[in-house]
Amino acid sequence: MIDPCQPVPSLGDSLDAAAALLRGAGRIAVLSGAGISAESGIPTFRDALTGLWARFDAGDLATPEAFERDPALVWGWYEWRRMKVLQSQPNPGHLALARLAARGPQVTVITQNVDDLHERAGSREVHHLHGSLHAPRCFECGRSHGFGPQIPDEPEGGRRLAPPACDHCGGPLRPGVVWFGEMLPEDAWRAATEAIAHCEVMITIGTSGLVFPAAGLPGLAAGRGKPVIQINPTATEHDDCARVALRARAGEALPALLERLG
Ligand code: BV8
Ligand code: ZN
Repeated sequence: MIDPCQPVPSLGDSLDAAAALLRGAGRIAVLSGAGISAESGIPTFRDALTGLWARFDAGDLATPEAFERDPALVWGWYEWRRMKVLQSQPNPGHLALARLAARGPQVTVITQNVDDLHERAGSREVHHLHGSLHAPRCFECGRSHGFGPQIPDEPEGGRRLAPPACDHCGGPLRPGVVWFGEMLPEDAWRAATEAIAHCEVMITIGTSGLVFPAAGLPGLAAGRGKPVIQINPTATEHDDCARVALRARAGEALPALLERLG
């Protein structure tokens, strides 16, 4: 718990404290949010949506009702986001996390993100609590579909794009993400709770801690006596359960942590 009455430790002191917690840890659980992909150019979920989407609230587009109401608007938004991911690269934060695992500990990445930047950075154990942009499925029959290799153009007309039809039943494809009001994938949730139960240390990176049940994971770890290290440039809902708070960008803090671990 970060004591608001104590002077805020310097980033250097906090990095030393975090490195001391990680040194020798055999199992590390990591919860990542949109903030770890921000330095790859992917807007975070609560950033004012940029460009074509400035007048929409992400929470209004990421629901089954929004898709039923206007499939082309929602599909166009996800294709715009998928295009940004296809055009982006993992950043030093993703890469440092993969390097942490290469040093020996078992690092289980539990991500709320729907991009594949952790995998492309080389992280081996990644669980997607909120699904993936790269796994569309039929809205009617649920059949999984894939995407061709090409990067989609900026959706014509800026924001609407009719979803392709299912090759099995003709229904509209939907993004393979978990929308608000939808259950999380059982296997990913089980892997997340297992990782929390068995880890010695938890790191939460780039998440405002507002979306449940994912946001409950750091509190679960702290409640089981596991130290939680938070990496976020601003205060978040997880401040209460963080043992150490690194008020920094992921692309700055994670490489600095690796350096201290030697
Ligand atoms: C569900 C996929 C059962 C789609 C997303 C209690 C228990 C259970 C459910 C609820 C509950 N209370 C309310 C609910 C309902 C709801 C919910 O949580 N609502 C919130 C708004 C209150 N939860 C659900 O509906 C979940 N389903 O629980 O099923 C159920 C079913 C029916 C009824 C009840 C229960 C499903 C939630 C999944 C929604 N889908 N994404 C898509 O991507 O389009 S959530 C979405 O928000 C993204 O996945 C995103 O990752 C996630 C969380 O946001 P963050 O990642 O934290 O991003 P954010 O922008 O907020 O913060 C970024 C942070 O990064 C900031 O702090 C910033 O400072 C920092 N940052 C910026 N730059 C950097 C940085 N950090 C580091 N480095 C940087 N450079
Ligand atoms: Zn179908």
